[in-house]
Amino acid sequence: MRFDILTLFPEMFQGFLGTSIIKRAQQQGIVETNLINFRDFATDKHHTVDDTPYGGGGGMVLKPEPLFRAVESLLEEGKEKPPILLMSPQGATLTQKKAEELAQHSHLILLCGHYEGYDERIRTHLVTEEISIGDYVLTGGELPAMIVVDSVSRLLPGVLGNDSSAVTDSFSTGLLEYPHYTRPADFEGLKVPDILLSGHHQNIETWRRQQALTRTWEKRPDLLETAPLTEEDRNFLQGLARKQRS
Ligand code: 4FV
Repeated sequence: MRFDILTLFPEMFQGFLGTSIIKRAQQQGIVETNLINFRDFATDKHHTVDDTPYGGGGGMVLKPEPLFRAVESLLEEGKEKPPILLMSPQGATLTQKKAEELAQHSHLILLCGHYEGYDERIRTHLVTEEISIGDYVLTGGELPAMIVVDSVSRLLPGVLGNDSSAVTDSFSTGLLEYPHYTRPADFEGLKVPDILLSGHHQNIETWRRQQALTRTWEKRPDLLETAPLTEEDRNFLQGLARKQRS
């Protein structure tokens, strides 16, 4: 997977790209990241990337030319155009499902804005879709870009030490994740559930599924409308509802 990230502040990515799993994924050649400072594509002598808004009003707006030129420099003749993702609060909120969709591509271009926002022609004639990480406004698109890179990269085969963990994650199963425990078995009187020490793998699997169902039912019942549920799951959930009513 190649991530081309257009930003005015490439230095913001050093910690994220130079640490732990994302760093290792690049060393393994599974992930390639290119940081492009689109100020380099501003051709006037001051390398201007933003300007005041037509029609007045406060703040500065990112000019179209530098971004159009920067994206153009990344497209390869004869190759299918990759998704060009604009990090923006107006976009569809990033979900695990969207991360899984993006992970199917081999090349993604991410645009990180700054200031008040973008010239509308960037939105309407350059990008293929807008992605938001949530309903709040940030100073720049860099953190959203890191979140997209992180959530997509961890789904790529070989990136996580134990590939299966990406499958059982919260949201990957459509449910919230079951509780995890590790040594010690007794921490200041707080004991690990006996079932996890029993060695009965089938019973452990059942317990984990029921835990995931219970915490989803309690914290995010909306997910149960779309999560793939077995008959056994539904019966278990009906039991929870009965207990709540009694
Ligand atoms: C944002 C978000 C976000 C808005 C103006 C960058 C900022 C500035 N991006 N999810 N929430 N972006 O707030 O993706 O250009």
